[in-house]
Amino acid sequence: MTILPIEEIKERSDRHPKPSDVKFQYGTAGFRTLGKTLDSVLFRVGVLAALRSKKLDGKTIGVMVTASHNPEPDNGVKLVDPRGEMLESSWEAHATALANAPSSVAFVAAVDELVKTTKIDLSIPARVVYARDTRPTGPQLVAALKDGLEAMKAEYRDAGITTTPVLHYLVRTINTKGTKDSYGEDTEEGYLTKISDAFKKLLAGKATPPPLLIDCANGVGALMAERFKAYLGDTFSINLVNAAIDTPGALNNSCGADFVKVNQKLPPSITLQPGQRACSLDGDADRIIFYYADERGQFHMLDGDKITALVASFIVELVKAAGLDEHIKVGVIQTAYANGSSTKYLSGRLPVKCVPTGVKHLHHAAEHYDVGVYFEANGHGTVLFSPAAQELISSHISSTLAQSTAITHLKNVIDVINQTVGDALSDAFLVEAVLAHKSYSGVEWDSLYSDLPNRLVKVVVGDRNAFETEDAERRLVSPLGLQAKINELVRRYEGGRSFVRPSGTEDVVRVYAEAVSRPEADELAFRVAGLVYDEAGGDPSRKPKEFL
Ligand code: NG1
Ligand code: ZN
Repeated sequence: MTILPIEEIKERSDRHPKPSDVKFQYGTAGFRTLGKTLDSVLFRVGVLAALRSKKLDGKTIGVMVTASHNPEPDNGVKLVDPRGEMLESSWEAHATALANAPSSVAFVAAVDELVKTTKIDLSIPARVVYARDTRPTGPQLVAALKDGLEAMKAEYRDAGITTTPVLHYLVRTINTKGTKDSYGEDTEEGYLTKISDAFKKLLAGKATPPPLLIDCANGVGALMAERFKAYLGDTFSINLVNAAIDTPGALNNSCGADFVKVNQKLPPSITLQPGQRACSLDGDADRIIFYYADERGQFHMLDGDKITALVASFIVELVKAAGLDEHIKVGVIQTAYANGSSTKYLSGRLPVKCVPTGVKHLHHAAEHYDVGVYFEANGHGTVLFSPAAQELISSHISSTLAQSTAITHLKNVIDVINQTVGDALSDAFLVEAVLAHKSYSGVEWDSLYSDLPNRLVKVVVGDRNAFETEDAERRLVSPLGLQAKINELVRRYEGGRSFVRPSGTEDVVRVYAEAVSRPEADELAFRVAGLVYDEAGGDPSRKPKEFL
């Protein structure tokens, strides 16, 4: 194809008309809204993915159809760039423009414009790999996506129903196959083998950890966790709950990582024995939250910040034991949602950087370290090893047995981690391996530092774009004067911290607050929410009573 197949695209596009009353936006998590409104978006994303591949010299682009932790009727789609990372920011605007073209004619014109402005050579072949989660709208949306890919004569591979992190892994392995950067076999078996082999090697010689209860959010993580069982053998047992992927309405419903993190409690479907540890995945298995019951049966949450503290210190210890601490520096990346106690604990030990919410910001910041550890408080995260650090580790000639043991562990840590994106199951194995090495139970892990009580509140406003922030979203610059009022309130609470930002995935403004006690954190959050509500011109008679 050297010229755009305009008639073909237009004809197919007519079968996927854009709903006139919806404005789509490619946000931090791609397009995400009610699944039944997304047909035209998926068709157009098919065309866009093909163009992105051509632009990148025929490299394979990933397309994931999921709405993660959102309710079951929602769905979404995001593009994955060749190294398995999020779509480059400048293309987010192209995605939004194509999705909002009001008609097929306007869409074709927008595609033509994109080809010209970004200087795409249409004679280059396009290659795409796609997958979906278990949502009921998935098959129909994938059919629309295929229609877009076929309109562009793209070569495509259907990775079926799988997790977001597996799709990212596939993109990276397909694009690096046969090169010195090869990341593994480009199949689901390759993924399962790589991670489980590294995990089994890390556990060798350690006491077998107790079986891990995994809440699969009734989503696609259940399928992948089930497949892992055969690969883990006797080394480690996992028991799956909330694995009902075929039960209508069950996905993310009163279960999963988001439920646990937001409500700071156990899913009602789970009972823990005193001392028992468990974890919850989200609907596409890229987030994980751990928790345990203490000896009195009391629930304690171990979120993304706790995972950072555990994993970063383990890697620092291994690097030191390997004799590489002069050459390999470990850094941590957080967002404003990181618990203040975690930031204090980590800053005393390592370089810590705060970046705006959204995985792409964390991931890019992590690339600036030899080893960058990033987890959002909500449990999405991974560890990146720079090519130079990996080279040092693989070529290191150890002078002592202790050094060579540490090097072996580092190599296995690298392989158990999915470096392309946050991966709940790979993270679960990493955490369990570290706990086994340190002989930690949940209690010891939890006692690295004590979380400050915190509260996250949503406020529905007329226009969330009226809220603009600076300093990694920790300060509002607009609406004018609101930050000063928030500061004034925060000053009245011991250990108080609060910030306000517009959500990138929902039409709401989020308010976060923490303070030394639970009632104070709650009160501060609701009072700041009240300020936001008033500022946004909310109807006083409909102001939520807790905001008063
Ligand atoms: P928004 O809706 O922009 O707050 C949420 C999460 C992010 C990230 C994205 C993508 C919170 C407070 N926000 O973003 O951390 O995970 O979804 O899924 O958890
Ligand atoms: Zn997710």
